[in-house]
Amino acid sequence: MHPKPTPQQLAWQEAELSMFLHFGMNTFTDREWGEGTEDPRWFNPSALDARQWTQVAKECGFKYVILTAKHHDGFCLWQTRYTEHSVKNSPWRDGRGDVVREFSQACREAGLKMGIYLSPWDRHERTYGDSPAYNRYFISQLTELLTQYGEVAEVWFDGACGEGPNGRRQEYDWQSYYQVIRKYQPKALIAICGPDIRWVGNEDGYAAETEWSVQDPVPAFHGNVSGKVWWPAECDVSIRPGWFYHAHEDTKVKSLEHLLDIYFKSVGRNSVLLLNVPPDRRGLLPEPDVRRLREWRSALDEIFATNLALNKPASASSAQRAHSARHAVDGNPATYWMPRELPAMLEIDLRKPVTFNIIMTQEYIAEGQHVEAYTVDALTASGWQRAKQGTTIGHKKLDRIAPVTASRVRLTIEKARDLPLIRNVALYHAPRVSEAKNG
Ligand code: FUL
Repeated sequence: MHPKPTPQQLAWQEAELSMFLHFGMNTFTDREWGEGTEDPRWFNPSALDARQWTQVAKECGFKYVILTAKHHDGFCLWQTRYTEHSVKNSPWRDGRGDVVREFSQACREAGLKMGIYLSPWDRHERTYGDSPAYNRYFISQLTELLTQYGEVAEVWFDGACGEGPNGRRQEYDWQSYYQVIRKYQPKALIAICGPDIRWVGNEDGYAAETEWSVQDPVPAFHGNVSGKVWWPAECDVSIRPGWFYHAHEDTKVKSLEHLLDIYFKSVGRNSVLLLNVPPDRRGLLPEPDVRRLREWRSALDEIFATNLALNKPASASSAQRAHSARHAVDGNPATYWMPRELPAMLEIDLRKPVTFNIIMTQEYIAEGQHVEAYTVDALTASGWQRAKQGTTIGHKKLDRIAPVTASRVRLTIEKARDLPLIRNVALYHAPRVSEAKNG
């Protein structure tokens, strides 16, 4: 049997966009990695409003939002019982504030899924490096986060593991961490250092051209064709050079072109994009970032406004009963075309010459990821021309090509690990995208 996603993995993949919020002590010390010796009194956002975060996230199409409840410096953004190094000893809301609580309420109100980042590496906690004692501490904190704030959809475990005091090395008890999560939040996805979501292998926001959601249990970046477990990729990248807010980076917010390129190379390569937008010292998402996100959202809406292949006549080399060719162009995510044998060919009659420069293909991944090699050909005024030769498809593949004018388009599935289920073939014309720098 080929691996398939769990319902939670499927919902997460189909949501496509997650927002990361790096916020904490580093926001106030202007650092990326705090040392753990910071004074809690330094944490003092002047106008924190978690609703502003979720409003912007929602408006821009994000479905999951992940907050750094504790970063490597060990400072906790919630009212934890297990350390004094938290918001409790800050002047913010007279020490009675709880960022995780405000965040969780804002997520619920906005209908967004909440995710929690809890750094295993802790440079403040004294038990760190004394493995059993620190593991107990970590599990206690995890338990608070999993039981006091409603539904948690994703728990994000970073892999960084520095030395503890006196050079002691902490052995993380991952299995116990996972058990606690499964016990209190059985639907939560465990990401990165966890079995449900895989790190893509870089922090640039780029997946590989060939990106498999199927993996061997021993991690290999980008997956492989004979993978035995479902472990899909997530691309984490920051909208700024750093993960945390720094005023001097206000002018270094990534350009619209860069962010569009990231979208095409993450979501468009069978991956989820986890885009970090760090709240500033007020506790608000900064204006330059919000402006850029809105530009990005409207550019994406414009690019994908008109599917030139939608409901055009389609035929196929073969099709299984109830899975005919038209289901690949009917715009219905619940249906798909499924051939009886390979190679398999789907032809779309565009009725008249149509110019496009983006090809979107999608597999019906509820039943797994199968396609290994495909081609797209276009019937132009001078005959059939190869528009794209590709490898994996997965949930969504976006191919940017030089504009081509064609009256018919042919998708050929050359090779697949099992008979493919093609959910969607769509064509778009977006002049600005062909101008984007393809890195
Ligand atoms: C890294 C951390 O060290 C960074 O500070 C950041 O949190 C990033 C998402 O993961 O490994």
